[in-house]
Amino acid sequence: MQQTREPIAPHATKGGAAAMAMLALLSAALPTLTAQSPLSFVDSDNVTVGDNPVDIATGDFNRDGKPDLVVLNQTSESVSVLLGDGIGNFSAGPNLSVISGPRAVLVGDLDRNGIDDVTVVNSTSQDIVVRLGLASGSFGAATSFAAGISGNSGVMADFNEDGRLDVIVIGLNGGVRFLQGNGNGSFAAPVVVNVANARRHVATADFNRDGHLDLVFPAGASQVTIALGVGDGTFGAGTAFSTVDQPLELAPVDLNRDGRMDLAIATTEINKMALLLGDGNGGFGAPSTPFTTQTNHVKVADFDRDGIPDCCSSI
Ligand SMILES: [Ca+2]
Ligand SMILES: [Ca+2]
Ligand SMILES: [Ca+2]
Ligand SMILES: [Ca+2]
Repeated sequence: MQQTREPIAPHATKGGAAAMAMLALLSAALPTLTAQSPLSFVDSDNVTVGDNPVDIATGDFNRDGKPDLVVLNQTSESVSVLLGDGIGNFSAGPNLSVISGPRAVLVGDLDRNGIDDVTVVNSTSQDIVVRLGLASGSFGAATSFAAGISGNSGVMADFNEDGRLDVIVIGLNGGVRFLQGNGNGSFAAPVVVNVANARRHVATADFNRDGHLDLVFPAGASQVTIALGVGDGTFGAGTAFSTVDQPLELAPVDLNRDGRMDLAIATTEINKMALLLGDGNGGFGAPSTPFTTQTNHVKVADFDRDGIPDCCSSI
């Protein structure tokens, strides 16, 4: 049996009670980090969202140049838009209804109008649903595009290097699909991506510094798999690297700012975030676990714009 875990927040509400879940923002102090030095994170802020938040993403939805958040509330089947003030504080924005077993939320300007758009990966309906951001700060009607699998996680980027954002989806029960973006908010039919040993979550960065985006997945009980991108929407079969037990979600980030992409990894097995420092050639050093915070989900952005990456985890 696979020791897979449902990516559901451990503090999900019970019995239909209207209790709210919280997000915890963790600020990283990283300027002196080396492969040998420890990291220090401090609790920074809490923001109330909807019921059972399972995924978060960053974008700019009101075009003020300050990073905002979207939070996918699985039980509420909604997306909470949280507007940022640029110094780490967030206030409530629009609340978007979504449908059919939402599992992940992605942000990007699909129709290239300068406003970030929201895309939700659905498991039950085996599709992705797009809500285009409007100049008014609201969002357009939901539009569905087939994913071909019961999606559990996805990542948005221009994988085939045609200037238009695409989506990669990984299934709840396996399978990876490439959905080529048309540059206007629509997507072509899903194409199978063959990656050995990949489970339930996907993230992207250029790990080997060849200019092409690569994919990274949790794999097995204590591994991550890197699939190197070709630049045309196809990928290599994948190479596995050791990490701590039960990796759930991965966030690529250059933690020590040496120009080589590293990984922050949410895990359940040890209730800690793990870090892997990248070698810039698609490989990684030994894992470290400097944090004791509980992290089922992890994302990275510079929320307070001080040039130092911050981690945002849901608990
Ligand atoms: Ca847009
Ligand atoms: Ca593209
Ligand atoms: Ca690459
Ligand atoms: Ca690095």
